[in-house]
Amino acid sequence: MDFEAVAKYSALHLKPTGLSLQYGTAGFRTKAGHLDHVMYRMGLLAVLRSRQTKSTIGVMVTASHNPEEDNGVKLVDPLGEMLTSAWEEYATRLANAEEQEIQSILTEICQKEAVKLHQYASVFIGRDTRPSSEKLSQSVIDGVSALGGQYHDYGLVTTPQLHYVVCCQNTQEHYGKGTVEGYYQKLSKAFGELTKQASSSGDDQMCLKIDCANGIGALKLKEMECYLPKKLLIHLYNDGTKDKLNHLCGADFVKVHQKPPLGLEIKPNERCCSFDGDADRIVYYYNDTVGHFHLVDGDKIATLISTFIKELLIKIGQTLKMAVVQTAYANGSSTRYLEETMKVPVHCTKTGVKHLHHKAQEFDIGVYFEANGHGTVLFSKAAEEKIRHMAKEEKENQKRKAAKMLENTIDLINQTVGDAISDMLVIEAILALKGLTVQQWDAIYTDLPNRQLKVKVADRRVIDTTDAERRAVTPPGLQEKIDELVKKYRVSRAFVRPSGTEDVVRVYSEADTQENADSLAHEVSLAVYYLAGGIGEPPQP
Ligand code: G16
Repeated sequence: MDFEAVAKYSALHLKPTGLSLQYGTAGFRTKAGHLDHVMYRMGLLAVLRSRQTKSTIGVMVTASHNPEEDNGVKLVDPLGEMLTSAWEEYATRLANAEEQEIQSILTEICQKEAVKLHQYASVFIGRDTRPSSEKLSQSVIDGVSALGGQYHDYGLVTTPQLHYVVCCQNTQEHYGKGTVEGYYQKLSKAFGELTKQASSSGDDQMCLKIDCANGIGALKLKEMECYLPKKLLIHLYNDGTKDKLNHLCGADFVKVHQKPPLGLEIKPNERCCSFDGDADRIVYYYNDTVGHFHLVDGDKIATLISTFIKELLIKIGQTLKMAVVQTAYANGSSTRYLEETMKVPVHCTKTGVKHLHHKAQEFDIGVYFEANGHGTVLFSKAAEEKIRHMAKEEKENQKRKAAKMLENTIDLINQTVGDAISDMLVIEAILALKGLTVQQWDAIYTDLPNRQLKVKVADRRVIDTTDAERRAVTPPGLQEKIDELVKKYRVSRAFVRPSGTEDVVRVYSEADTQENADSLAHEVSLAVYYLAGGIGEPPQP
């Protein structure tokens, strides 16, 4: 290893004294000004991971839903998945190492992971539209270069596009052509094929208003529009030309505040959706005729997609095992509907797509979505082969047609990670094929009223959780207090967990009425404030 080069570049990317960061729910995230050394060091780490796996590794510079002033970095593993957890620990150690420790940590990783130093290394780099992202991605490049790795800088891309190109590269393009253009072509072709099969509504126009959170999604949808069939009419709002990224808009804002984004006027019953800052999440919504806002979130997306797939599986007579994976944030009504009405097994994991993704891999078909709209569908190799075989060889017309639809769905969904563009196309296609309006989709089941709040504490690590984050183990007395509060309300539930992307504790509640959900969330946030070291003013109702 050329430690001289590492030290030389390292001196240009010094760590601020006393700063300690953790590889969280989706990589490192904090104020952009604190991240230069982290980016450089993640460039170093990506080279080692590439040498160890003999594959291309991705590095995405983004803080997704966080405010514009923040930034962050996510590492992408060979098949486009999130970095494996053992390496998250290395990432944290390397990010927090003092200057003189870098060399020994790199050596230790190489020894433990049998990294061959002369192995070719390749890193793909992408970034979102934050003003700080360009410079930070240069720091990643410095890290890659210091260890003699090769890099390809994709510049401005959505997070899922970077995951896609990494996967294409490492599967010798079996997954698709490894360029952003290849991504547009693959998805547009599958969307065109799938919607062609919509019988009556096939020629109807599909109209959709999209709030792009003033982020990368707008840029990439504009590029993609010429590839998409004309019958899909998309109107872009919050395209980043005027306002600030994620400010009063985007999927996270809409989901948490349960109201429409700024900058998008909704006429009654118009179908609208919001992307987040790096276009890996999507939520839908509409206003009814009396002006009430209705959110159609990740849980309803999972329900729509899994119902569609299950119906097709029945048509082709396949007994492939399908399951839905959710987190503690999933609305109780969605879990009940999936289990009791749809008879689909449901599993719950910790927050973070990396956890849901791993669980979903256990099934022939694993549909995973977080309530916040982050999710996708995974098809096992065997399931994919069966479906593709039937789509080609099946003699019975109806069965072959259904298998073909499943095949197009496989090609349309980005199996590497949640992808707002791909999910949006899957949803639009299913609505067209089933002849459903957004209202009819929303009416599949009624959400239990719920509320999400944030509480500022001195150190959010004092909260430790268990049971897929549904119960707090520390600080002492907190869970007992939550249990006591929950008992005061009907059909109620609440939990708290430290965020892995923001310096806050998140509170979630559900109850029979919105008023009760709001008041339960407030009472729980007071418990967090007093028992877990709240800072600033106590939470106000
Ligand atoms: C990231 C993760 C998601 C997670 C979200 C919030 O999303 O990828 O899986 O739900 O953060 O996490 P937390 O509650 O720990 O802050 P994104 O879209 O910001 O990358």
